Amino acid sequence: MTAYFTEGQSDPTVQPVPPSVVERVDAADTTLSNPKRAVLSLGSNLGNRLETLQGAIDALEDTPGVRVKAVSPVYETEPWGVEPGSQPTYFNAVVVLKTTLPPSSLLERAHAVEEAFHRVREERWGARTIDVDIVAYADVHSEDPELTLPHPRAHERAFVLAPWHDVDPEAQLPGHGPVAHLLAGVTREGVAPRADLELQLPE
Ligand code: A4P
Ligand code: MG
Repeated sequence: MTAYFTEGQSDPTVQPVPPSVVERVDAADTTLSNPKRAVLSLGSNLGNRLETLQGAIDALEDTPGVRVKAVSPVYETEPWGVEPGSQPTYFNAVVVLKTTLPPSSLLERAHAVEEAFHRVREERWGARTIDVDIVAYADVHSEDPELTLPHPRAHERAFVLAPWHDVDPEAQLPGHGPVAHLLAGVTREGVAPRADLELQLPE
């Protein structure tokens, strides 16, 4: 087609591409060729907690553009933020991913995984089959309530910091410093390793 147009003339059906679009496409390309590290926290306190955690990990691995690089040990943890004894204990774990998805798409995928495990949202901090939170995405900072990065409560939660430290003792929480230091400053009460249980890194 282009052969029919002599120099200086332009094809009237082809609109010029605005610079803003070029920038967006370039940014997407960069993401594609440059996988980012993301840390996710998984929590379950309803149903078969271990099976659900494993199912969520496998579903993440099945996501195009996501590779699960590390899976933490399992911790059994007292529910945080609710009346003691009002909810079953949680199983918590952390996974480290490499992903070419931008943060917003990773959150969408996290929500899809929650839905697949029939998570019902009735109240904030309510019992749930599975909660998938993005703890950190590279060194991205975001105040957006839809996706706050790093997760606004991760730095004070031993049920996030302990499993994260297990899989990456050198980890840093952007804006808060080394996970090892943060972990030393929070109580581990109610956060017990379950060495008898194991989650599998997908093959
Ligand atoms: N959202 C914003 N930032 C993020 C992020 N970084 N990752 C938004 C994931 N979601 C993020 O979440 C509410 C909204 O947060 C979403 O619409 C999302 O767009 P939700 O999962 O619907 O509700 P939630 O989890 O009940 O609320 P929230 O405030 O996220 O709770 P937390 O802080 O995640 O706490 N105790 C123990 N022992 N173990 C646990 O895992 N988890 C919670 C939930 C409470 N107590 C717990 C545990
Ligand atoms: Mg959540």
